[in-house]
Amino acid sequence: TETTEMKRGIFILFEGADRVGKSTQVQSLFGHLSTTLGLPTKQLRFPDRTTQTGTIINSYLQNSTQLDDRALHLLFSANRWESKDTLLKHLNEGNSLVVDRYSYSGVAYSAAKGIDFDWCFGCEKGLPAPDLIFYLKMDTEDATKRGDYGNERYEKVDFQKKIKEVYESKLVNSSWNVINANRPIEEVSKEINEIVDRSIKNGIQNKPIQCI
Ligand code: 2DT
Ligand code: MG
Repeated sequence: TETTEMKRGIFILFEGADRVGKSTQVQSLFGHLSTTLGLPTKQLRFPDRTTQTGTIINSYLQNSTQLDDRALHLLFSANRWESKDTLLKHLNEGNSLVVDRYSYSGVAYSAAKGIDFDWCFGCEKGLPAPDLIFYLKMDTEDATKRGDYGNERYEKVDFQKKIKEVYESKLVNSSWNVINANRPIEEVSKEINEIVDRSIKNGIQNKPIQCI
């Protein structure tokens, strides 16, 4: 007898400071997976500003709400925990996920404010872990030159340097794909697509979904 086993989806994450091109690359990879490869794929971003926690986070980011730094950190984390079941459901139903920011943004931005790194990481433990992480790397000056930062709270050069420092000294490890993002969009996409194609060929979906 012949059995066709449905493969689970792949969880692909993009991380990095502001203005390094994450959203552009998320969209581009979404197109590659869904159109070129014909895989059912969903595009997600954190924070999810549409939920109740997301509404508070959004108002904080737009400078209209003040919040204690740790309370805010927990809200960002809760914003991921409340989507845990949805993430797992998508993956188990065969949908791949291309995600713009996740736990590591949570840790990088909060630790850059001076909050204890391990405390920041603690509340992420147990969340579904990505199969592939792309860290888009660019000098803060080059990211700034790409256009003015917007009006959101964190879009300041000095703070962006601290965020980059936390990512690169404490979060990025040998399992991450570090991508030189200071290149034309198509060149960056090409490198990312090749890594994804190779990972699929090597059976990245054959292992169970991991936890952070
Ligand atoms: P963007 O929409 O530009 O990505 O802005 N952030 C994000 C945190 O401080 N903690 C988190 O857990 C997450 C996911 C990064 C969202 C801003 O919020 C920051 C920039
Ligand atoms: Mg931003």
